[in-house]
Amino acid sequence: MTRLMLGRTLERICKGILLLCLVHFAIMMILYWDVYIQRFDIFNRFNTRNYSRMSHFFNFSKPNSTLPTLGIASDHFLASEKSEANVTTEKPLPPCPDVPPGLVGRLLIEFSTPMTQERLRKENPDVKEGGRYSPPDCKARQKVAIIIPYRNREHHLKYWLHYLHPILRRQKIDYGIYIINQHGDDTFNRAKLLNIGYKEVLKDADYDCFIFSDVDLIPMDDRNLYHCYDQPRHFAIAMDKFGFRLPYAGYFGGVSGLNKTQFLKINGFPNEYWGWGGEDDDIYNRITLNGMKVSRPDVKIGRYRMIKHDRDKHNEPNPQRFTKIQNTKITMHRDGMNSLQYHLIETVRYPLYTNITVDIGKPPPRPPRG
Ligand code: UD2
Ligand code: MN
Repeated sequence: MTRLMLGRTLERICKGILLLCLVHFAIMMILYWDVYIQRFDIFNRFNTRNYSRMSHFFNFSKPNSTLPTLGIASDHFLASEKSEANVTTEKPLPPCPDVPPGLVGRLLIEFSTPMTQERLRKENPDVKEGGRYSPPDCKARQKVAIIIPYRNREHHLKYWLHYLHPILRRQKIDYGIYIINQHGDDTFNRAKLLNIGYKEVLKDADYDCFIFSDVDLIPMDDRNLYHCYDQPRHFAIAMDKFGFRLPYAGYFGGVSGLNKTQFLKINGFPNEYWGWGGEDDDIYNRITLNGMKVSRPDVKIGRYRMIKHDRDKHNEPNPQRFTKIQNTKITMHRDGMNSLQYHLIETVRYPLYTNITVDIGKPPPRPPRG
């Protein structure tokens, strides 16, 4: 009897041990399987977080490990781990839609609210140093450099940045903002600064579209999309100062945009218009003389406000402008990107734009009369 009871007890103990072994085995299998599918990406659900979980599990030494050999090995592992993780997590972005969904249309533009650097910075936390931005959720088809001819217009620049950054973001433009700042007090030369802008921004990134904008012009409608078109684009067609109408058919001032091919086809812009006026008409001539047409937005969309200002010092009307625009056909071949000369003084990246200061020289002495 007691033998029988002893035998049963022993049997139960054995069964218990067997059960414990089975449970232990099952737990080990589950743990191994989890690691296995993470390590070899079986269900493609691998991401950086999973990897860091796994490194805790294996207790990998950190890159700053005190053991040199282990340090190197783990550094190596972490490096490849990172790049592997990047490759698998960075899904290619879909192309940006032709009509961005977040546009609001007509905008209220006013210049009485005080504008400070702090406010501008706070409004644009996602703009990268140098004034660079690309949409986070889609891949833009073009890379756009916005080039602004500039000297001593800080007040205007603040409003320009305040209004344009949010508009460009809504338009889903991949862009960089470049201020081409004329050094010194010699006569201003808008078109030469724009040529310099074209050349300098290409040192920064592989831009394929170049938009040239006055610093004092703000679009009143965000449907006026800041990218390049099949033909050279004139954006600022209906300005408050011209009663919201095109002042004349061949007007090309204010804001315009050309892609690389279009810009190089006309040898860029003229360098020889010193002082105010005429250079925009010369550019228009270059476009038509080279068999291109100007493209424009609808007059309801191409509306702009210009911040009121007096004529700047050292930008007096150019008395030669009327005769010069008669000769574009001859001058455009020798005056342009192929004759551009200047001295780069400095390039400084600010949070919301890149400032490129250049010495562009001065106008040649006028030939003596008679
Ligand atoms: C008109 C055109 C402009 C250009 C100019 C003649 C409009 C809205 N714009 O501008 O595109 O054809 O006539 O040259 O019709 N600037 C400075 N500092 C200066 C001088 C000029 O930053 O000391 C820059 C600034 O970006 C300014 C631009 O050059 O917006 C054009 O100069 P403007 O504003 O004095 O001339 P405006 O308004 O007659
Ligand atoms: Mn102006």
